[in-house]
Amino acid sequence: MKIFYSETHRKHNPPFEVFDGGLRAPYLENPDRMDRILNALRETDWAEIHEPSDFGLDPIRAVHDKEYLDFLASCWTEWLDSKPKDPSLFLPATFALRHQPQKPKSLLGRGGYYIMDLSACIVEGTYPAALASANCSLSAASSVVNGQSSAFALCRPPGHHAGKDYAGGYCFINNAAVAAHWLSSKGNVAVIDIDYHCGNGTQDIFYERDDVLTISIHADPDFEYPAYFGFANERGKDAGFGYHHNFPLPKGTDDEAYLATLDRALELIREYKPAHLVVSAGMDIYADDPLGTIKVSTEGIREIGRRIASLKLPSVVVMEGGYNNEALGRNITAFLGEFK
Ligand code: SP5
Ligand code: ZN
Repeated sequence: MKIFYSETHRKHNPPFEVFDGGLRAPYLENPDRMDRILNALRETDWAEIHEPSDFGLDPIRAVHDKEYLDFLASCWTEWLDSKPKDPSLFLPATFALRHQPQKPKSLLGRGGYYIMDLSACIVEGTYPAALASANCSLSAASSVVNGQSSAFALCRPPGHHAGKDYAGGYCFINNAAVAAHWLSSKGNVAVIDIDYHCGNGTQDIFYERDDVLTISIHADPDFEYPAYFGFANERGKDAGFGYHHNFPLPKGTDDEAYLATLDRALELIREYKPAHLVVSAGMDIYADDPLGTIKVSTEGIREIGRRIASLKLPSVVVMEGGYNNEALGRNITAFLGEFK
């Protein structure tokens, strides 16, 4: 199986994030995650690791707002130019409510307009890392179009919380959405998101479209991040009505309950008959994830992989979250091993 991975992520390494209650915590979405996965993949006899190709900005501009991308591109130099007291990371503390806010000129004002929370911290290497990450998902999509039955985009930073014009939840450019849109010129696409958190950004990007079916299985927003998206009654809008599905789950969901929900999601994909499948693969559903409350085992993750692969669709698997670094390698190889 072809794996697309770029070293460019390493300089996106914010020194901390801010948790609820103002708690400064070491950045959980860290470069060590990739090392754990790479080490595990290198021990298999089926993973071929490749550098991504450069697809340029057009496929990214196709799903993200131009001024939002301009903000990501210039944020870091503008931040240093503003001579902040502590320049270690860019993190605004005032946020726009989406009630027709106006976009102000100030950098921190634009930050609060384009960022939804305190875990999408921007440092010098963030924008180049986000571009390289999108090139990994595009390269995986391209290899599937060229006849591979599946490919894995080992993306960092992750993408599924990034909407048309906002960053959040460690995500800046929505890698899965960039790949899904790129694939949509070759027939309908389904996206299934198994990250522990709702794939709100992917939902936002395709909400009005019927040529990309989006499905997210995640912890119920009534108790979990991202709080304002992911309820079961969000079904899409206009032409997209009926082409988005959320499956919110309770705390403590085990393998059996998770798999029963997955089967309902897979039935929707079978009915839709897409030409391609994109899988947003977050491993934070794992029982011992520091951010998770869902109790899926490594064997459960393997079975999720087996059932998704049994759709027999050309599949682009895209890395999203997963923060138990010690377990990430075995969880990803268990999952991907079913696609090879
Ligand atoms: C891609 C992805 O998985 N992003 C997740 C971002 C979650 N950020 C919000 C973190 C909320 C932290 N709550 C603290 C609970 C610690 N037990
Ligand atoms: Zn997640």
